[in-house]
Amino acid sequence: MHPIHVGRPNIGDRQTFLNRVNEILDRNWLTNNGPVVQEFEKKLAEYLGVGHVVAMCNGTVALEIAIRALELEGEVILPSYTFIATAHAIHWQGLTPVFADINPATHNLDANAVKRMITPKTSGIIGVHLWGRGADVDGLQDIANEYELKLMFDAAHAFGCSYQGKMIGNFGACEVFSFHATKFFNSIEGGAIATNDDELAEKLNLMRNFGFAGFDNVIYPGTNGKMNEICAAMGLTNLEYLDEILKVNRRNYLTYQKLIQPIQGISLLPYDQTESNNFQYIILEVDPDFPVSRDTLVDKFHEANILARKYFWPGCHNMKPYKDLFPNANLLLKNTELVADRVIVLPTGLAMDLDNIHKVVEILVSCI
Ligand code: T4K
Repeated sequence: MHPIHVGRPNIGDRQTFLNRVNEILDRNWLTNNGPVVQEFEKKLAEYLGVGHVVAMCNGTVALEIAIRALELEGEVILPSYTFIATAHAIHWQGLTPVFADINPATHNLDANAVKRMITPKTSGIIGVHLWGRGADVDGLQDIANEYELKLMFDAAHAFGCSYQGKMIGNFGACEVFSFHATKFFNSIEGGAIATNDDELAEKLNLMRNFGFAGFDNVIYPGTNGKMNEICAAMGLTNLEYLDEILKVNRRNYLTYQKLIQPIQGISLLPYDQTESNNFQYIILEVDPDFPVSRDTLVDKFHEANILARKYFWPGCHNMKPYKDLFPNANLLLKNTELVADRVIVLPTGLAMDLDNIHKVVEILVSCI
């Protein structure tokens, strides 16, 4: 049997992509705000219903640029239960990431826990819409307003998702997407920052291009965050295929849900069907009373060539350099550790058909 991976890329119409690549080669314009990047940004902004989308080379650099552009300083509060890039982006700017605990029911930041971590040095909050589920945007915005903090979101998982009926991309000062190959919607490598703030959009635009505001005129300490034309061509092609990808992801989620619901001791984190969802992460939670532990279950999957993942175990606070910098952080991260110890991410996407889903569920059934 071929291995079944979490993170298998979804690829839209191959010929359309190749045609775009040929046009790019004929045009001899490969990067630096080319026409395909501009078209990609325009289509993304339309889809999200947001004022501006600034395309970037990846989600991590996009986070770093957003942090710089918002002029965050001192301490920035974020969840520990996220991909390590969220914490690293803060650390790389010479700032201190401060980890706040999550709500175990949503896996997203608990606004009360965030409040407890505020000190005179706190300048901002980075909420994460984990697994594509909207964070407690209102709760976090209230805190940001009360304490005069900047609020931005890591929306790497949340392209195509909504919060209270409005597309994610419209909240906080700005929101950062990842279009990495493993995301349900990819541009090979890539990311983008969405914002409704005209001034911020202009600053992000310049900062991703070294801070150049015209020939020989640098006005910001920028970096190279530019998306290239080939990545934008993949992004545009996959955007045209989005409905098909969403249809398959939804079908996969509902199939998993139906098959797993009757099994005692395990459950799927539900998607809120009143919102737009991308269904890209199938989150299995393993209770302590399930006959097999989470780790043994992952081993069983891997033996069967099913590469399920323990995202985001063991939590950023248990990885370097944060483990050394904050050795007692775990004392305030009880829910983070509880959730990180019980989650398995199951494979989905265009590469998963119903037969493969049954193979995954057979492993679960064999444990009872
Ligand atoms: N914030 C959050 C919350 C994020 O989740 C991420 C990225 C970011 C920020 C940063 O955005 P980027 O800078 O990446 O744009 C993967 C991805 O590399 C990463 O993008 C993603 N989150 C994270 C959740 O997953 P790894 O270390 O698990 O990748 P890896 O190499 O183990 O691949 C995952 C699986 O995908 C494997 O089973 C193999 C399969 N795969 C992968 C690639 C690249 C394929 O089948 N084909 C492929 O081309 O991080």
